Amino acid sequence: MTGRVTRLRLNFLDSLMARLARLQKTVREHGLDALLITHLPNIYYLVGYSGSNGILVVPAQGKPHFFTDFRYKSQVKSEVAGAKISIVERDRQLLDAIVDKQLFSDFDAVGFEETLIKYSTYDFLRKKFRHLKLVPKREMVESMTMIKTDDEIEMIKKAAEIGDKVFNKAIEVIKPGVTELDVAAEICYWTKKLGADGDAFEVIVVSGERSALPHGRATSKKIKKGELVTLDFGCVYRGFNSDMTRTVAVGKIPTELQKIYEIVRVAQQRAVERVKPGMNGREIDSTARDYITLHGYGSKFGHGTGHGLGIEVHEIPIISQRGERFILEPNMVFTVEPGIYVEGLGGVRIEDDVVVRPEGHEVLNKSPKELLVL
Ligand SMILES: [Mn+2]
Repeated sequence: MTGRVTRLRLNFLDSLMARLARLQKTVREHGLDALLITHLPNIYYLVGYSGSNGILVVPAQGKPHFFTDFRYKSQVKSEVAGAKISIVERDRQLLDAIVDKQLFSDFDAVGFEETLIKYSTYDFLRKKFRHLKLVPKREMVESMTMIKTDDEIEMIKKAAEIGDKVFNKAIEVIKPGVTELDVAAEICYWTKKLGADGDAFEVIVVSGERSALPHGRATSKKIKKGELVTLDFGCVYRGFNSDMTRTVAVGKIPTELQKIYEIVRVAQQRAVERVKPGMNGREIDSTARDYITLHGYGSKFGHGTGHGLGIEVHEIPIISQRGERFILEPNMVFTVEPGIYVEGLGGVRIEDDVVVRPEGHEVLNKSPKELLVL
């Protein structure tokens, strides 16, 4: 056992080092002296830290510097690799420590995560480091995480496998009289019981007319006969997320809902089948959207077809009409999840996690997509 654990840890360290080296190359190419990283999932990706308070400074050359507080003092010893660590004293802000250590004094240009930084952090930097050129940057870490390593895909695959098992447990309890919250609780319970670290996001269970809410929360509403129930949930496995949606019927459902289900099922299947290197996010979206539009429900599909998946539940590539700039490459992982939502009647969404492979794609979820009547 020890041998295997040591080997896993060494693999992990190797991948952290490789990630840092890649990022530092990008930092140099952008003409920056350093990149300030405040977005916690990106810090996790680069140095392995999974806590809730931290800042990482990645210089163009040399070791990165990681700052956190007393609560994580022992955790970082076993978790963080490849960076200098500073535990910031009580009553001091992490940013104060950057000033204390004069980390930026020799720098001219420091990049920051434009869409993710807090205004207060930006304002602090602007006032304390007047000599610095603060350069807004987007997707510097994200464009690295977008192409997964085989190890990372294994973790998403494991998370998706757990998701399939959780789905089987959830459908066992769905019957008339059971509430949406009952089903959501079952999903959360089995997610942890079956080996995940936790839920990827707040579980969605919506039934009857409420199934027309794409992101509705579970409520105390009781599930009735003749209704559709949509379950949308994800599992986290070693920091990587899965995300799946299935819509099931409780008894016989109205003809229009049967028809809608079939349209979504075929649209989803067609979009998945087109996934291969060289396609772009917009083309995958159009495949599902055109089919749904052809059948008269285009205006009832008001969201994108999918999103990248990894250390975050929503990341790049974007699979929507705005996704033209994302040309699919092997080892990208994203969801394919078209839906139709008719107010006052109900809705259907079907979602799988898909890996781009050199010859095409691999679908990670194995749960059936034909209408399941409970
Ligand atoms: Mn999703």
